[in-house]
Amino acid sequence: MMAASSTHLVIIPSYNPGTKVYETVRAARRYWTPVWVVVDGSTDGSAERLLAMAEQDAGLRVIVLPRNQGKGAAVLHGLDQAAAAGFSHALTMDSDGQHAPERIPAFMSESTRQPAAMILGVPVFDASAPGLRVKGRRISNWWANLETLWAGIGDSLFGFRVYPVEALRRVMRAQPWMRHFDFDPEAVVRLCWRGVRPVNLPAPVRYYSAAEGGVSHFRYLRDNLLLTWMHARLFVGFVLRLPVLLARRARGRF
Ligand SMILES: Nc1nc2c(ncn2[C@@H]2O[C@H](COP(=O)(O)OP(=O)(O)OP(=O)(O)O)[C@@H](O)[C@H]2O)c(=O)[nH]1
Ligand SMILES: [Mg+2]
Repeated sequence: MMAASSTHLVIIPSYNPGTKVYETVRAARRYWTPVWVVVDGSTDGSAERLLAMAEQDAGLRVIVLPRNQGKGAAVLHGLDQAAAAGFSHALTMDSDGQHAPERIPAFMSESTRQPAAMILGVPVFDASAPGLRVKGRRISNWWANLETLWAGIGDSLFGFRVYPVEALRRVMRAQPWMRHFDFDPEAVVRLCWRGVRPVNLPAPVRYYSAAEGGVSHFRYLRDNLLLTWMHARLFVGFVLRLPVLLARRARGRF
């Protein structure tokens, strides 16, 4: 039995995730204690099954939100409870089987070595990755790097990360966005602005076909509009902060 961490936990936001969620959560539990799943108003019966799993497993906690609120909102809910329970760092990962639970220990050790940093997963795609999604992220990555003056964000969109809990809660409380798909990229950019340095570690991604139990809630038009609007407001924030960012750079900080 692995000892439960009192500083670092895994938070898995989950919205109608498909059948992969159970093995994902079980695998996360093999690699870490504690693991919290935030069920974001799912209507597929997964809340009940996950709650039943948690009854048999003291290292697993399942928080059920009655209504769907969006990925960012679900993560924030988990972060608030994590802060109240005294955790300083949270690793976020998706519930749909796309992220690799076997990378959890390496990410957690890196975060323990560098507690002031955020540990960002850089996706390592295999042949299952749709070309459109692989190429599409270059646009978001380019903007995120500009907005942070190339502070070193390896990937702006990938949700497999370790965040310092307090810094992220402060960023999210300060403005009403970041509650949906705009959560991951806006979080890295705004944390960079606050002086949280990015550290990049590779992590594999798998895209499952529907027949294999793969589920995606990404809507091409809706979510690309959301990301465009997000980078528009980040760009304004960037221009306003440019003097501060340049001064910091001149002092030899990232
Ligand atoms: N889309 C979406 N995801 C949510 C929501 N709440 C929680 N999540 C979780 O956030 C994670 C990412 O959602 P996905 O729809 O897989 O998004 P993605 O991985 O960026 O997109 P794909 O690469 O197409 O799978 C999953 O674990 C979801 O279950 C929500 O309201 N909408
Ligand atoms: Mg996904």
